[in-house]
Amino acid sequence: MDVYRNYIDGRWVEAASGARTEDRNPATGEVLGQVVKGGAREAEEAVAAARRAFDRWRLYPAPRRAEILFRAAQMMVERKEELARMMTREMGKVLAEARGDVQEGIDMTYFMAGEGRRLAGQTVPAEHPDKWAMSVRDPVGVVAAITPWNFPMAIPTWKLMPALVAGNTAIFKPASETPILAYELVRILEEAGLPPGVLNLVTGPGSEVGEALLNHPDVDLISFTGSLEMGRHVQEVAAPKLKRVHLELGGKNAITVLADADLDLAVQGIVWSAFGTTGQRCTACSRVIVERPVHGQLLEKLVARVQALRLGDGLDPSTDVGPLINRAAVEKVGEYVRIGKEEGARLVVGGEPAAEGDLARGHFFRPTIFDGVRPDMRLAQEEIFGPVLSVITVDSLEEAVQVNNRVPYGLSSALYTRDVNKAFRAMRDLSSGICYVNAGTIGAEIQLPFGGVRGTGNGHREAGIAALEVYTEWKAIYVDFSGKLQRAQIDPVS
Ligand code: UN1
Repeated sequence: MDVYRNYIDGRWVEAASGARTEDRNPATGEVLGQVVKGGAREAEEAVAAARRAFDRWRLYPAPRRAEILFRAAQMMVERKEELARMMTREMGKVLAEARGDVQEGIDMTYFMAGEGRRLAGQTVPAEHPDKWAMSVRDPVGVVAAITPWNFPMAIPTWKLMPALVAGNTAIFKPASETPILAYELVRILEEAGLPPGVLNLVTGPGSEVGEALLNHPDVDLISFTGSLEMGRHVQEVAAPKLKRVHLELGGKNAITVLADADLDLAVQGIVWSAFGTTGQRCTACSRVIVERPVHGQLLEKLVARVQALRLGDGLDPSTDVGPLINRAAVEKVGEYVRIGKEEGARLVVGGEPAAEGDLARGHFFRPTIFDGVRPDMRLAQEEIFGPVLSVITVDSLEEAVQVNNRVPYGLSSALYTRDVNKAFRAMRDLSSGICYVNAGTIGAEIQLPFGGVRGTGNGHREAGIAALEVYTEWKAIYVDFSGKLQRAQIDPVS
């Protein structure tokens, strides 16, 4: 049985307690390996190692830091298929999507490696002669990256790669559902040449490791992706300590379909966005907002397609939809189906776990559609993080925009129309961090900012150069080479 250890100060170690947990395949129940169960003590050691390593790493030239990232990206390319298969077994997403997840990690690693020769500051004119004014980007310090299980490769790279290239050191605390992928990523970075202490891995189910990192005075930045409730908690603990926080929380994303849209294209985008990754993306589409004249036609096409989706093990090429991550997720989705019925929404398809034949070994739930959903129902307001889609009918683009925007989140919004004026108007008015025209709500690319408004986060963005705002601090530098006192705002220039 493979054992996955913690990585602290350049060494692969057991936990002081000696405790381990089992990692299981959510499609089959198969045990994949034993994972060392870190705790507060391991978190403490990891922070101390990261703190020590910071003093050297921040002075290591950024282009040299980037070389390590380039090598890591190349190794990820070489091992892409193996990593993707491992991901499907550990997390359940179908193989094509697992390949996409690894690819997104590769893309981000190359992109941030490129930043090693940019990390651009500014040079601007100074008020006086013989004086220069400029700004540079300094690393923040020790970063704690706390990541979810739904993108086991992509999301950790979104946090670790900008952190590392900018000269920060890090403690990586992956979700306890996907420790193996985290282990593989850290091993790749180690082999690529990252010095000891610069990146540390501490795994462990429960909240002990996360809480220790959150409360530690030597952790300068917490970068967290996960639920709204946990994000609020992170913010609350960090606020009195004035610790920097980057939050990437949920979504309640909608696709609007106007009466003039290409309905077949819209249906493809909706099914992909709602049921891809079994609805377990923060960008997943969980609401369709449709103009009344095409409601019947759209629903009919949607239901036909959804009924044809095949549930199963993601390694099987004929599978369209994999399992949910665990039993609790199946229960949560079931609870929302009950809530939806109680609120008066009409269940059109799905609505129950699937357990026939081999499916009984895993955590499967049938792709589900509710029609007749009102925008204020819990079904249409709360993040479900599963394969449940609500259809809401409206009478105009204006109403659609209002319905789209009136939710506690604002991550991704999409619109299908053939009318260019309506498309541009919607892009202006949709209140979310990411907008799509004639495409679904998922599939953001790494070179643009990723994140959202309202409860989706705290104003920061991951990915693209926007990520550098999170992982660096601006430093303004004035160099006066006049040899005399020049008082800003006071001494006139003659
Ligand atoms: C997430 O679900 O947290 O845009 C990330 C997308 C992917 C990333 C999703 N590129 O759907």
